[in-house]
Amino acid sequence: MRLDYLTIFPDYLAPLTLSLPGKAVSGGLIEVHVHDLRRWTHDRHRTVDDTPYGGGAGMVMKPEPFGEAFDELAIDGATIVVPTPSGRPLTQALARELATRERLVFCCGRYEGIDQRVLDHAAERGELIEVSLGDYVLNGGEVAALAVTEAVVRLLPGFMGNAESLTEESHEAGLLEYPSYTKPAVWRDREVPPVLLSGDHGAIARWRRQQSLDRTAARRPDLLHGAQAAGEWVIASAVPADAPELLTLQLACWVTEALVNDDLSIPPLHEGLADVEASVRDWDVYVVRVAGRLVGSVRGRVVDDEPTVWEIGRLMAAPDLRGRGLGRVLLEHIERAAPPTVQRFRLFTGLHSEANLRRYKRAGYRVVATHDGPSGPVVLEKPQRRAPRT
Ligand code: JB8
Repeated sequence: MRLDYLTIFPDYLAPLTLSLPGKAVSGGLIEVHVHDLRRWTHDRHRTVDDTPYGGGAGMVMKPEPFGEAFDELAIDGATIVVPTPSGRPLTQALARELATRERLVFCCGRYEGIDQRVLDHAAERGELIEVSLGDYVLNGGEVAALAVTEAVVRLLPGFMGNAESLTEESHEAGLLEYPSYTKPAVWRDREVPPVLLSGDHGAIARWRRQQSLDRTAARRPDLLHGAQAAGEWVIASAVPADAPELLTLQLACWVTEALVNDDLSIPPLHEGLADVEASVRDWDVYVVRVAGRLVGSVRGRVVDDEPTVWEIGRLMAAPDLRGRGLGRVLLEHIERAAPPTVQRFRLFTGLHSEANLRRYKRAGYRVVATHDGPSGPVVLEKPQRRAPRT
């Protein structure tokens, strides 16, 4: 791959001849040419900018130096990469796309940007891709050009260590990385999560997957909502931002429950956003999303003064998705989330919720008590059965 850079600060791109790309250069994988744009000026001041037509603040980069540079460098057929805050966001997908090209020509702007005709002209002579590093403003395109270069060059076949990058792609695509730990096992009173020392590879894989999901839900919910395959359920710990959707789901579910039981006094029906936010704080709450939509939830916590009992509640599945096993998945998930001290699971349901009672009984629960009131509730319990340690 051949890489050209047009810039008024060639020193800024000196890192390209060092370190990572440096190895690719010496290995013959890439060819790097950094050009001082002022080489294609002809006045005493080597002017590259001028005032904007139509007025306004700042200066605009003149078209002629770029045009002459394009001619001399014979950019025809190349991919012209122009960093700008209004470009396509740089993603791994875009980096992969650029890594397939034979020649990239980076045009690094300064000031308020480049005369639009340079971009229109470039698009006619090659492939123009305007790229943004993200929603913030740099002083010029150089840092963005460096970032694009590093993201692209490490993907080239034959670049050192890119066997790893292939596995990195296939693994937990679309999710944030789980946290990693190395020796010592205790450092400044901080312990490595015990599961990582257990030797239980299945448990480790499940823990890492859950960490990835939790982090993604908390830090980058946009990834969870966008990147998952159609129809795939993603379970993650609830975050406070889930409260409005949780409240909506709760109302949808408990209205049905209230109608079935002919009992409008059911407490969840009368909760507000603050109650749901408190629930997310005080319980282990999990939510299930399908293509971004919150379609299910469940919560669990150790009962006060009964550390061997894990109370499960608010098992909810969107009414339009009933009968697809979502409730069972949530129940199994919240049972697995119980801490090791737990010996029994406990949950409550309405006396007249025949369908619920049947489902819970099938899952191994037995009625242990029936409370007064128009519709129960019924208390069900099930002994904890731990998978034997391997
Ligand atoms: C002038 O924030 B940026 C960026 C900012 C710029 C130019 C290019 C890129 C040119 N300001 O990605």
